[in-house]
Amino acid sequence: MSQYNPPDYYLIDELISEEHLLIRYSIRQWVNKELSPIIEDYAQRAEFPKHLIPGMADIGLFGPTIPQEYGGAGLDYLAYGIMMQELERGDSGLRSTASVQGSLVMYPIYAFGNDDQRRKYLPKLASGEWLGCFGLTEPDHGSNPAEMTTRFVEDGDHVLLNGAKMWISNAPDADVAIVWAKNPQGKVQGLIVERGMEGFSTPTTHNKWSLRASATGELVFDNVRVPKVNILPGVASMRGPLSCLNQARYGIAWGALGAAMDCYDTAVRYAKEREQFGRPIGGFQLQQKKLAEMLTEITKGQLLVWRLAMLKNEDRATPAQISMAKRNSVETALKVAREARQILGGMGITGEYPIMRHMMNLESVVTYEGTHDIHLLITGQDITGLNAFV
Ligand code: TGC
Ligand code: FAD
Repeated sequence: MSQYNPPDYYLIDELISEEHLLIRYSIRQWVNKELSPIIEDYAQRAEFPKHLIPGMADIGLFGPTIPQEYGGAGLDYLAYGIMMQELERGDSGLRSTASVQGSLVMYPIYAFGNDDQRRKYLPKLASGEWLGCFGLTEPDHGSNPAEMTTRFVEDGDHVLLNGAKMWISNAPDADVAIVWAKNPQGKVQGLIVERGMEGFSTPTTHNKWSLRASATGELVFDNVRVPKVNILPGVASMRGPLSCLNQARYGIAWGALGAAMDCYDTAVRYAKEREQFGRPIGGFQLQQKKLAEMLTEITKGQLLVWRLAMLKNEDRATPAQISMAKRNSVETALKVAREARQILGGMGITGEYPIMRHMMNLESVVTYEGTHDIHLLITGQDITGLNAFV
């Protein structure tokens, strides 16, 4: 039986409806039963627990905000945030799988696709029958994807796609990829590339010390003939991929706090039980300082993402507000994980406890979906109106 007892120091649950609390309960139960018992083993072996996909689909983790007519759960952004928080309490890698599927694959098909594309792809992605990935980053273009070199040219009723994407979550297992590439006019467009198209390969990235239970790979396009009907017609600008990132960054802002809450909860329990010098280490001021500061930062983060959910539900959340929350939550989670690890002493580095795995995972979360620096520069630009990227 799970001992997880997450902090709610400012009684934020009182701001959350019964329906949302039920959604949280169902995801928490699933994580306790299906994910937590196996995740350490899969992470140690650097293997993606692919068998969890149908279960994730069953509890609505794929495309929670996509309308039900396309197979989504038709929920609001508070529900989506809560779901990502519960899932990332289990593992950031599995939250990545859900973020990519829902926010980076289903969302662009829903937002920028036509109805044929929506009906062909969304139900299969929602049910987990198909897994998707999102190709924006390239070997030489990470923080600045606008400079991408992947491009396509006309070829009758097809286009010919050439280039490569790197660091792509889900790539080795994906059935479809949303690929951002430049069209003959040099504008960025999204293409739905399907596994099996000739010239398309997805080599796995090995030797990661982070997100070990999430599969990462490359996308390589060698004269891939993609039917024109697979081009997303609704956008031809960096606004396309960046809009998807808003969705995923929002989920991370909630999710990373889930990892933080798990580390904090583990550390509190350990500090009360572990005795040194004849008394629980939680009775020493140095350990109390760590716990008090962890709880303070988590509470500030919880309030921030709750408010962001309200703004998102009203369609008033700005990209810069989402950047601030993503950056703050991941920084909080990393700090909490590092302090929690210290409270556990030597036990903190083992797989007996989830802390080291969360800490290593968070080293990816702080980099992907825009690095810590990039989100700070987005806030700086929002404050001053001045671009400090270049
Ligand atoms: P800029 O010239 O400012 O704007 C270009 C166009 O985009 C619009 N725009 C946005 N639209 C929606 N949401 C946003 N957040 C937007 N930001 C900008 C803008 O209005 C303009 O539209 P239009 O219609 O006038 O053309 O953009 P830029 O190219 O200079 O980019 C600025 C910058 C540096 C902030 C951006 O490139 C950035 O965010 N870079 C970070 C790259 C990044 O986050 N990559 C993530 C890759 S995906 C990933 O990591 C998945 S991890 C998955 C997992 O496992 O969970
Ligand atoms: P770089 O852009 O080379 O940055 C290196 C350093 O320079 C960083 O510290 C950065 O903050 C700093 N820097 C860059 N520009 C500036 C500047 N203007 N001012 C100050 N400092 C700057 N991408 C996808 O498209 N799809 C995915 O599914 C995906 N999944 C990922 C999974 C994992 C495990 C990882 C690690 C990455 C994933 N990414 C994915 C890629 C991720 O989005 C990029 O790694 C990230 O955007 C940073 O790009 P980069 O690694 O090339 O770093």
